[in-house]
Amino acid sequence: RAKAGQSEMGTPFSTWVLQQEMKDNIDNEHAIVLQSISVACKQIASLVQRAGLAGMTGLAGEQNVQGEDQKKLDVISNDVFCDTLRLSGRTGVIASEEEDVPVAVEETYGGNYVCVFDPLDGSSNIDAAVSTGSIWGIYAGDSQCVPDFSSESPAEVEAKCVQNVCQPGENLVSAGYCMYSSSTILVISVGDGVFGFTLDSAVGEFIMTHERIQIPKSGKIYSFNEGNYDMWTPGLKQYMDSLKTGGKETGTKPYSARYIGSLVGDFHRTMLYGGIYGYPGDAKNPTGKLRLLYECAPMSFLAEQAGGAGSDGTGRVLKINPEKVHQRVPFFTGSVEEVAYLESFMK
Ligand code: AHM
Ligand code: MG
Repeated sequence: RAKAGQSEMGTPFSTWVLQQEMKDNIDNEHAIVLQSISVACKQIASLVQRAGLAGMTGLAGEQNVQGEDQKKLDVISNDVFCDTLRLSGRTGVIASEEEDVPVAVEETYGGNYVCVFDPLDGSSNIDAAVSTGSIWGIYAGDSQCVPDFSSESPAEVEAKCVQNVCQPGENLVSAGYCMYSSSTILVISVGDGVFGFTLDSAVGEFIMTHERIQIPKSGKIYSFNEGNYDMWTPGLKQYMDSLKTGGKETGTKPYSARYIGSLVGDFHRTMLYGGIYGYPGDAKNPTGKLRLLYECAPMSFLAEQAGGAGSDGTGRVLKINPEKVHQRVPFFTGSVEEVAYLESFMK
């Protein structure tokens, strides 16, 4: 067991999870859910890596409830996540970007935890072998609102599942993502800092490579889909223009643009190098593109745990009470000073 002040670098993920349990950061059930998620991520990493060889690129031929074309790997990754969480026996309700409604895990499996996830975010990048990722958040279930399969109708069960899932991000007990890129990196917080683990494929285990990640307070990199500029509000356009003349320190070096179009990749870079990632609302989509529950809230939890910020342009994302499972919100995250500067243009 690592002593206080001693580096934990090199710790295998499974050992780290047990240490979190010993520190009372999580309970035993939560630990089992986290171990299951890490297994799902390893499976998805291997699928993503082999996608081109195994005929898994391209469309699945279906749309999800949000009208988006599903890729073959979206569907497969969703199955991997759902099956692994079910088998953990500790997740009562799961909600996914790829499922129409939150699903109650069968009664026989039960469980106290609610898991929200986007199994394969940024999947438009898959066919070009560019970075993608999985994002998840875990809530404690509402003990007053447990679906009863024996006496309740499917509609009643569904309503209870929605109620379990629609919690503000500040109720998250843990959140994380796994990035499938030149390395596979799992980043997680159980509410006591942010840690990153790189998959060592030779031994099949995630190994700690990033200890207590801190987002730099400021950073001159912006990550927005600027192709939407003409549809932005005057305030946001002014903000974007100002970055090109040095931002808050007018007359200094302009910001650099970096945009993968994969939230996990863009967020990961922002967390390590500083700067800001944004997906604003625009004239066509006033609430933007990204989903509150399984994209913005988990990332905001991680950002805050790393000393950064997650905002909808007016305030903390973690404060927002979801009304719908697939609700979208404008999203800005990264260095605290950069997010505050952006907010000053949104008032
Ligand atoms: P997805 O969940 O359907 O993959 O969409 C989310 C992705 C994010 O990863 C990324 O930041 C954003 O969509 C990119 O959108 P755009 O192509 O409009 O820039
Ligand atoms: Mg997504």
